[in-house]
Amino acid sequence: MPREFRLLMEKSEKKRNSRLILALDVVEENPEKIFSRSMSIIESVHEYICAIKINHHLILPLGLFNGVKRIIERARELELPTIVDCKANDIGSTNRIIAENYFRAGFDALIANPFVGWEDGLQPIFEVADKMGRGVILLIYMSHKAAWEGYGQNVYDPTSGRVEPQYIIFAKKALSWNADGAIVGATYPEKIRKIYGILGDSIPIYSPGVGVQGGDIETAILAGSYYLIVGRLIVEADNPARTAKIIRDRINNSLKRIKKLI
Ligand code: NUP
Repeated sequence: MPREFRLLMEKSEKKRNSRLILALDVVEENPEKIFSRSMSIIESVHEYICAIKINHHLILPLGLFNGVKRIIERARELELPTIVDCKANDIGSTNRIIAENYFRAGFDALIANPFVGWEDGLQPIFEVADKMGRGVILLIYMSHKAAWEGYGQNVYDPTSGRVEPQYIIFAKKALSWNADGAIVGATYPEKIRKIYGILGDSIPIYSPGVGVQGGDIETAILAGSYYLIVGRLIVEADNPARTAKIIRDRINNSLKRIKKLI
């Protein structure tokens, strides 16, 4: 059974004809400026995006139940799902508190790190998500240069008895844990292709890393990414709305090319 979050994302994608997620990573010298610029970016780009991802850039200076909650409420009014990029990565009892607080503040989904495992690791997060109808998105292969040091290691998997890359094992866990999304860097299209080979259409791939980090929109989409997460390219643009529209249209044109290829 898909969680409510999956349905929210599908509804938002259809409504705006967009698979672009805005990473609202605003950097300014004080919290007031961060808040006002975040709000003005949302007002200018909302018709081109299907969700907003919020990271520590906002949570640390604005606080969760003050500034960030107001941003989430505005996103709600615009029917835009919100995802917290907290990369939850702790023991189960702490993970439970992390999930409860972010979901209580209004986030529709959170990002978690499968390195901590299931029992007394991520299991409580999935329990809270089930109870509150929210989503859990797992990091499967990150977009940065050193991702291979962790996600790319070859490890012995006692369940299969085989040595496999860590990200392949994580992709299989995403399926068995019933995750709502899988993060794979747009910077590694060959990894996207392999992970898509495991997940198929059961779990959508979310890809950050387009633009500043070197990833390419069309290559990622052709490899199997479903959503693209874009931050600095939009947030630091002279005209965020125009940039968001261009990226949204490029994603949609890549999807049309795929349809022609099949
Ligand atoms: O693998 C990841 N790569 C990544 O860039 C997982 C992430 N969550 N992110 C986040 O996506 C990163 O922290 C930032 O918030 C956003 C990408 O931003 P940009 O490179 O488009 O500016």
